[in-house]
Amino acid sequence: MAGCRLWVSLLLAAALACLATALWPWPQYIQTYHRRYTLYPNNFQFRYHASSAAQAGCVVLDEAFRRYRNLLFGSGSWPRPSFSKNQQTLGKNILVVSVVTAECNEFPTLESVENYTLTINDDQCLLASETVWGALRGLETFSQLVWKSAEGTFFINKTKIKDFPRFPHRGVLLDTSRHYLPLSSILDTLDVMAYNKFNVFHWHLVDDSSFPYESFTFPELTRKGSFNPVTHIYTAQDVKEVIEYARLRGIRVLAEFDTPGHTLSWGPGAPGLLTPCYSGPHLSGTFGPVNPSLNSTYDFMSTLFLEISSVFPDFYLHLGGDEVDFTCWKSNPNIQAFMKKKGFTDFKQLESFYIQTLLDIVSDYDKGYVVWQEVFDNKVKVRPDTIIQVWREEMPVEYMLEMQDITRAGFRALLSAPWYLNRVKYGPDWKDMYKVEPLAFHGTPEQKALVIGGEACMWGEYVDSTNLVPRLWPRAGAVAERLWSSNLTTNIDFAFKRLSHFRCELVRRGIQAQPISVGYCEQEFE
Ligand code: CP6
Repeated sequence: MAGCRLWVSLLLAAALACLATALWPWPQYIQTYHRRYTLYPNNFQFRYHASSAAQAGCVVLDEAFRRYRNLLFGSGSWPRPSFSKNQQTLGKNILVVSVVTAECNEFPTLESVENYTLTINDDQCLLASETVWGALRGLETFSQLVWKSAEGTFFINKTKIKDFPRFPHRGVLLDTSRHYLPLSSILDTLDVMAYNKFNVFHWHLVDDSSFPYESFTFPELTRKGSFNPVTHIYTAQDVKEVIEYARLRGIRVLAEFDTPGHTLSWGPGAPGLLTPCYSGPHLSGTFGPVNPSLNSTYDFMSTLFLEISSVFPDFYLHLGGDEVDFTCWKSNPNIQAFMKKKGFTDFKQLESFYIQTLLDIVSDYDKGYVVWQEVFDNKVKVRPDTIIQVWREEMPVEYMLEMQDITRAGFRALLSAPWYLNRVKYGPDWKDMYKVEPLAFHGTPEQKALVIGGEACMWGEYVDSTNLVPRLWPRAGAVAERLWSSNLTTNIDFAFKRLSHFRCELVRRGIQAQPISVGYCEQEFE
């Protein structure tokens, strides 16, 4: 039977004729056929190709084989296969995996190659990739290609996929300061991120409300700054677990320690760190941003970031720098005197002085950094390899103009402004997020190449573990596909069909993903 060819600029009708092909996110190149092969759960295997650089003992892939075997067939045993005449078995009932490099004990990086090819035909069932990270992406795709007939038989269609991400940084931000999220919520999120081919977990660990990260150099920060120093903290062990769980799924952990604003929770545990605010000539008893006028502030930051630099293995740290309120700095006579001494006439210069000094400290620890857009807007002199994250939707400029400005200045940019998952509106709001085209600004090809991706953000003011999951999934999937798939993958009806199907697959996998329209899933949550 003739196959239905689904190259990038696909025909919707042809795509929907291939019922078995409901992948999310959609691959770059795919060709599917009606020919199908049977998989037998009892003895199905993932196996390393003899010439693969990674072999048994490669933790990243060994563990992934175990997870995907379980996702595909569960852990129970299956009825003995009833071989029927016309049934083609998937080549010896094995998916062979071959990688060129074996970074089994390394961490994924911004530069990691995630390309893979998946070939399912009469001659071979092969997943080939340059890296283990690419193999992880391919295993996810493989798991989405397998389907079960009404009689309970597992099938996979003849398929050829060549796939790679459009952008290398595809993130989800979780805010664990406004509300504490239990470790299990974070780990569960990492699982579903991998189903969506997300590869960066942006962990917003500091804010005014609480500081849940257990620092070993400044234990008082957590003791006095967490909601509860026994139950609402991330211990060193927890942090290690998150990093390893993420690594095994090809996900980087980008830790954000947001200063000089958003740090009120540090006040009680770090006397002298925050700026005391004045009301007229008297101390008001309240505190503002970190005090940029004291040497002790920079000593504190040096020590804290030395710890952070060794705890988080990723090359990049997120240093925040957003939404600094100048009211308290303005009110404080010591700050005013410091500004005079430095010749600063504008509080933006003071903010820049602080950020500049902090960036120098972190650079000395051989780390790169990501910052929120204000750092760029305020003209802080940053290293040329700095990554600027765009979060403001309108003010002072529309976000696409900001992308244009940042890349024109030669900096790499991350887009978040159109992707606030914490914000909900009645109806299919995933479509607004899906329709965003990250490169829809005026600029040269060189400028466009500086857009390394984006992040879906879940700010935590109104989100904790009770509502996190349905608010994240499958809506974040809209962002996942925008950042993974081709810029030509924009058909909303096609996306709707696949996202509905994917949402049901998430439910089948035990995730309480919310519906995107009316209807039902074959296998609903219990
Ligand atoms: N918290 C922190 C937030 C936001 C930011 N930083 C934020 C505020 C408004 C919008 C989006 C994000 N809740 N620490 C800004 C990056 Cl619309």
